[in-house]
Amino acid sequence: MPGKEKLIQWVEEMARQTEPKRIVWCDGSDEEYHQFIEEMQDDRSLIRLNQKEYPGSYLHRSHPSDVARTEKLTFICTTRRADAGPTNNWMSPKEAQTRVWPLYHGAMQERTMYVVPYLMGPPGSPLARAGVEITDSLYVAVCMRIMTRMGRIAMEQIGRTGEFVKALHSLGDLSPERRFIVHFPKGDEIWSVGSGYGGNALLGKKCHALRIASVEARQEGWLAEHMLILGVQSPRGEVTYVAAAFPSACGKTNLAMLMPPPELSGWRVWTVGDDIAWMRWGDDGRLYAVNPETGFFGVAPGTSAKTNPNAMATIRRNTIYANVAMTHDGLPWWEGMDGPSPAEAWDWRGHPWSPASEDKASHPNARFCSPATQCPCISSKWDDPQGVPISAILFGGRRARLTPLVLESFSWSHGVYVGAGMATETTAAQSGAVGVVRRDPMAMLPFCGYNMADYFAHWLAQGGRAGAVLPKIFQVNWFRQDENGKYMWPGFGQNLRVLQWIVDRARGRGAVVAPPVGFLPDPKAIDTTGLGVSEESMRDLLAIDTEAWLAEMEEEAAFFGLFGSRLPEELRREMSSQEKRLESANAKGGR
Ligand code: OXD
Ligand code: MN
Repeated sequence: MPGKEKLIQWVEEMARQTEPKRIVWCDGSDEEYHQFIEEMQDDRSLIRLNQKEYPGSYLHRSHPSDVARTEKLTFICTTRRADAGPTNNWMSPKEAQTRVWPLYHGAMQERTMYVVPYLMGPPGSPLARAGVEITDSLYVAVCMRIMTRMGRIAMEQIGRTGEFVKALHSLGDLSPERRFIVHFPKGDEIWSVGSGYGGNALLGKKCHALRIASVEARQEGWLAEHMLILGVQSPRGEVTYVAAAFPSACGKTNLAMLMPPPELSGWRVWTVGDDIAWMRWGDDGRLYAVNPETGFFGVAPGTSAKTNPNAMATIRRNTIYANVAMTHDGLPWWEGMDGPSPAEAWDWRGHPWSPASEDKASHPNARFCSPATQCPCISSKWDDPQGVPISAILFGGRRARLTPLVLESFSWSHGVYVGAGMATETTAAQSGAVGVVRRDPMAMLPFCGYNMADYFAHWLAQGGRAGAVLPKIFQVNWFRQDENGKYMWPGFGQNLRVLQWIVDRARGRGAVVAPPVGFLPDPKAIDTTGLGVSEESMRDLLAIDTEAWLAEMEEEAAFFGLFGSRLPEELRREMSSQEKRLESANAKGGR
């Protein structure tokens, strides 16, 4: 059936269930965007910020119980439970029909249904994929306009190919008891009900570009990953592209927009994407990455001129903030922003706040939603349909102990094992306890749309592709602490010094030593001139505690044990080789 008819039929079917008062087909134009912004101010779902200081910017306050992704209410719907795997919540399609579908019945009565066609990926790219989100939230529609290529351009692809992901969203009654985010990889369908929070409701992002796309990528031989993409430019003008996976709120946006410190003059970092990478093998055997999104949906608290000056410039206009505080002058404010705290403000719920208040002014997971083109360091290739060739892949996490500042894997399959073994301390981006160590393979634990054992196998299989020019795989940790709980590495712009070593390695240069867990930089290989990090601290940052690694491997083995016989043999072999190397190093008295 031609795409447009298929779409009309689906929209009619959804309208019969949700019974909206009216249906608006979004064209993605500027006029439409401005009209939506006006309507939202009228119904008070957007508050106009100080237009002199923050032109085109607004504040949205979400329901206080709806401020982060709700992983426990996020499901993968497959006929067989094993296809979703032990790390996903599973629901059978039949159960979804009886438990979730009825929640849409009459859910849009007295509301408007917005039909939002969107494209993920640059138009004309072999990786561009279309979707249509039906939503009753204007906040969702305006953010989709920033985060995706919305409207006509998507309709063209849908008309031509007849293919699109069907994404149905309703705020429902916003009750956590009736909140579900359900994915049907087989039917390319997503149902989200009961939440207006970005990660649960902007369905092009985590739901489509990761959970649904990861399934498609496996079938078609490419990779859909929770990774930023950046280009590091040397003073000679050579640009090396890197993709990096970090769990939520571990500084991905900061790294993607890294501002080189003055002492590293001549170096530049270019942003291609800050959250998601779709990567496919090119005819020359290299791995090419595109950013499927067109905006940044970043965490505001902690963002400042010190931590991310490029983000601060990006979010100065045309930005939709969610759950930040607002000063009496109509300026957005959050903890960790530059300058003194305001003497008085409204907190994220709209209650009066002062520095003496017990609660934080901004929600820790408050967000900004801004167009990518506003970023001062946006790469000239950020929307290149062919993507950028990736030379290095980084896996990172937030670990106070154990993992060194940087290490390079011995091989592709060892790198896959390193990524699969990732663990991190939790943050506010997901609801639940903060600061607990959880295993988060390749930062995809909440985003992989199928059994992660098969996901590891898919990654391993890439290493065996004929003619593939494999990127090198690294592990990084900016968050190591000393015994007093103080961060040992300055982080932020100074992370460029680590990127420099990574670029050298990716280009076949740079000195290494080889302890049991991977190649480490020779202590002098990372330039620390003028950094104030002593040689001793540098040694500590790169130290490997073999006993602690062996203990960690027990936890890792317990996690891998969840996958039973589905865990790829190659991963088991990497694990057991690492264990043997560690045991023999331990017997010799450490590294
Ligand atoms: C995000 C997340 O919003 O990972 O990017 O939670
Ligand atoms: Mn993310």
